[in-house]
Amino acid sequence: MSDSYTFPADFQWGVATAAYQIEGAATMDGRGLSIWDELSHRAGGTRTGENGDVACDHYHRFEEDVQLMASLGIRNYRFSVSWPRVIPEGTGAVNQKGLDFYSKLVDALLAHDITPHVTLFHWDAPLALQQKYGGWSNRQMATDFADYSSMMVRALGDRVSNWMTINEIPCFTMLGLGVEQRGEHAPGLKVDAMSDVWQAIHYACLGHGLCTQAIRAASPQPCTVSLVDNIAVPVPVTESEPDIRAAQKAFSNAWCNGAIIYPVLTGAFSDTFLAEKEAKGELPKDIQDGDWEIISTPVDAVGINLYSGTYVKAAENEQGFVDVPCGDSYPKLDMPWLQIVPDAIYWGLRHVRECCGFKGDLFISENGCAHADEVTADGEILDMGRILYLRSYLRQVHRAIEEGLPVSGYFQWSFMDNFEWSWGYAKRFGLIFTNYNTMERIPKESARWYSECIRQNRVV
Ligand code: GBH
Repeated sequence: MSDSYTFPADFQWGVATAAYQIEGAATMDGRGLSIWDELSHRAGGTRTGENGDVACDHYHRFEEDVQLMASLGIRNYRFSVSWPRVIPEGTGAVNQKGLDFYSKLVDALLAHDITPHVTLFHWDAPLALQQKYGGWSNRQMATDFADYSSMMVRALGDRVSNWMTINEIPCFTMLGLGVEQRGEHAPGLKVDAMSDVWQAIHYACLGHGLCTQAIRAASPQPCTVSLVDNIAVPVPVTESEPDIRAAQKAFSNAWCNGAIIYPVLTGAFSDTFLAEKEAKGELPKDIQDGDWEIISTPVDAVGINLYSGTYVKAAENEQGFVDVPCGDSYPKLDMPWLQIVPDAIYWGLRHVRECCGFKGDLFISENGCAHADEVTADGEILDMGRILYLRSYLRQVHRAIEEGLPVSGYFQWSFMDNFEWSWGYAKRFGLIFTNYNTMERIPKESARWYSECIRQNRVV
């Protein structure tokens, strides 16, 4: 048997989910509301009019879900905590029943020899704090987030040592606040100017930094703290010096990179971001002494969520590159933005290391795809497009490791089909098919394939 694409012996194979997307039980056992409850219940809040009230009902079915995970040989599970489930008003009283849920989940995972990796914030901010002071548009949110985080680490830190602060800052800021029209993601509001959006990003970065400090102060054992970022990844059209330089230049100011990954890892906006936004008058107004030190509190690792990428090449213009559009014939999976760009996973890892000078561990905290899955007459889900996608991306993770990048693990998104935010249940990202009528879980062909990758510790 071949052993090509074998990973290091300690490579962490995992799967990922997020609280609002799977838990359901939205009003049960004292849970407070989140901004996603509010947006998904608003008229026109999601494209399908659906919400996460029930989702996969994981709140009641976590034991069988963990068992299913174990039966596939999965040894690492990344999930998130719903802040309003454990602190219904965002600050103040703790909801013991909510806390018990996460505690029991962690125990079930450990009983099956699955390592828990906990994300403290995956977009479901307490609605109470949104209404009280505007959530992430207010500096206070960063402190309240750190206080909640420290409570969680005190509660689970004896059994959990892998912590992730915030998942994908762009999604609840850049995509949650719109200037032309309301944001598509929660909080789903309209703001006056781009500087308001960059301001919310600055406060979220501050929240990440304070949270990092709070985790370290509260953890009863040595732990790993990481930010999870969905960096935008320009891929060089050719692997030649000029195109690689072009991709690096593009990376420094692609989408939100210059305002998130650069501040967190280098303590400042990227030069290209700063110059551009200063010229446009878009910089955030409230940046205080000491903010940059907090934001760049050292992290142990960076988790990268990577689904797609863009192409660039060198050009004799002021910025030194041009974007090369994919065009209509370029292969895609089941989301408008899901061009298949396997090399982006390699370049994403490499850009964080080379452009931001980050020497710590890297890991893929999410990678996966939406696929229009259907159950065959034989009761199977033959998602060959997903296997094609995952196989080609994983080979690029392997390449990164072979070239010496410190990549510690890979979390497939997602363990099971779930509430895909503004797309409701119409988009399926799971290795496991969720039948939303019966709540039955059916492993797809990709689950069998992924399980075999884990068993052989290589891309099969
Ligand atoms: C991740 O977000 C999330 O962490 C996860 O909860 C989610 O279910 C999963 O991926 C799948 O979507 O062209 O303006 O739409 C990824 C979300 C996808 C947001 C790409 C930005 C492109 C911008 N990102 N999207 S746009």
